[in-house]
Amino acid sequence: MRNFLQLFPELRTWVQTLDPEQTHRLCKSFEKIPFREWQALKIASQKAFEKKSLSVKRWTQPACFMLQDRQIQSTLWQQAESRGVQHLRHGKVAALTVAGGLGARLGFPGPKGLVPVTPLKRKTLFQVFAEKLRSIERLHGVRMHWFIMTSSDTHEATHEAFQKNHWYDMQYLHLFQQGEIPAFTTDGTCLLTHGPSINYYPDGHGGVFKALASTGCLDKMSAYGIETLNYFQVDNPLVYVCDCHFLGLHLDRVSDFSTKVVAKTGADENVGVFVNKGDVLQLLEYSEMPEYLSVKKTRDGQLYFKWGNTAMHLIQRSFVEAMAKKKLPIHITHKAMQYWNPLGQSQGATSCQKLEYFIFDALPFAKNPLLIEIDRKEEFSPVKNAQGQDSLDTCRRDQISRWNRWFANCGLNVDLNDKEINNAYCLEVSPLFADDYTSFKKMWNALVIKPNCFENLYLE
Ligand code: UD2
Repeated sequence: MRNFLQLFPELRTWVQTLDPEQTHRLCKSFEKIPFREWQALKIASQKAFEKKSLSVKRWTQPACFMLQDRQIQSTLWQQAESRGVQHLRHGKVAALTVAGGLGARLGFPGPKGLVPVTPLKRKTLFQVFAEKLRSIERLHGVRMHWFIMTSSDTHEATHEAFQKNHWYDMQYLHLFQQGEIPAFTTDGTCLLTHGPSINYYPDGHGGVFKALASTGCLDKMSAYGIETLNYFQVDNPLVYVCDCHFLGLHLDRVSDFSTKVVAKTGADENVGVFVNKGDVLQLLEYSEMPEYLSVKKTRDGQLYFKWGNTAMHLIQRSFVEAMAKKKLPIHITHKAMQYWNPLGQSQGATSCQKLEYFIFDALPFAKNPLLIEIDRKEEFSPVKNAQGQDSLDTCRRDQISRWNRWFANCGLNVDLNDKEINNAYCLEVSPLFADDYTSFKKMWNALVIKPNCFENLYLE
């Protein structure tokens, strides 16, 4: 209790009112994380109110392998693909999904991975990812390991859903839980709950490094010979898992940490932005990017800092092992949270300090980080909000338009172009049939009997 009161002297009077059993319970709750982590979190909480001096000199645009480079450097692009295929077929790649977040912003009760995301079959995000991985297994004759990070908010419901669906026929599926850290009131007291005990919350996707180590997943990866992790968030059903071109470029660069980026649609798009600080590549969360730098333009009118983070990464296992031993910076967002005050009275949702670690703070420690630009129409349409941009509607629309585009590119009578998106047929192509245009074209041409009606067509 001495350490607790050293951090929270303002609770001394209250602690003295506790009986021995309550004091013991509070102590056990406090000891859930090491005292030195409490100290770091408390300092971060106090610093949150200090004006941050951001020195932006020497911030420059980072280099990026752009879409046009796929043609300009076509030999490199093709060679990269075959290198990626080899790496994949030798069982050196595993999928890693961060799924600790709830669908709260969507108004969906439960883990976001259980959102029914496809337009026709209403498959969950987890089912879509499982079908992508099973399609890779079939195409490349390899067993895919899929590591899924859950949190205390999502673990039970996620485990239950996978069990009910027979693990979506995945043979090597590893659910592991991320760590938890406290939150603070705006005057720096940790949030308490009845008992009394301390409220703990998921520690952010940056908790993935420590969680992979502490749950033994890193040891499993090493035992299975896995060297590269294909990391993606649970919210984007267009993710191109095990993209062999991306894999090959990542290996050619001998990179620890590579990312797929999109050209931002505008200064206010809610995606993290890549900047070079001196010669160190970093990623700034959209909420931490100074406004005048977000809107800064180049001479030809493009955003100066244009590369947005899709959170689709390739990360070397060796790098994860190193980062599991490092302390990442703590980010603080203000969020309405419920808690009990020391008098045991439940406080309604009050603005508190939510603390978390971000995975992309590992970037400055990464060797040869690589950015490659992707076509967002093909690979990026996350589900985040109940309506508007990045909603279930926009995601379903983008899935439909992607599949209609594939038919149109095969010369089929789908007179689709971006202006007439609402003329698109409501159809669905399972990743088990094809998950990118190249494989779709091959599979479609191989079909002996081709359907001639597209409305409500489902291909698997
Ligand atoms: C994230 C990025 C943003 C952009 C966008 C792309 C951050 C802070 N922002 O925005 O820059 O790249 O994605 O779509 O990353 N998660 C956990 N455990 C946690 C917290 C989050 O697993 O404790 C997962 C969550 O399930 C989701 C992902 O991390 O898959 C990102 O969730 P978020 O809400 O932290 O970030 P978001 O989507 O606003």
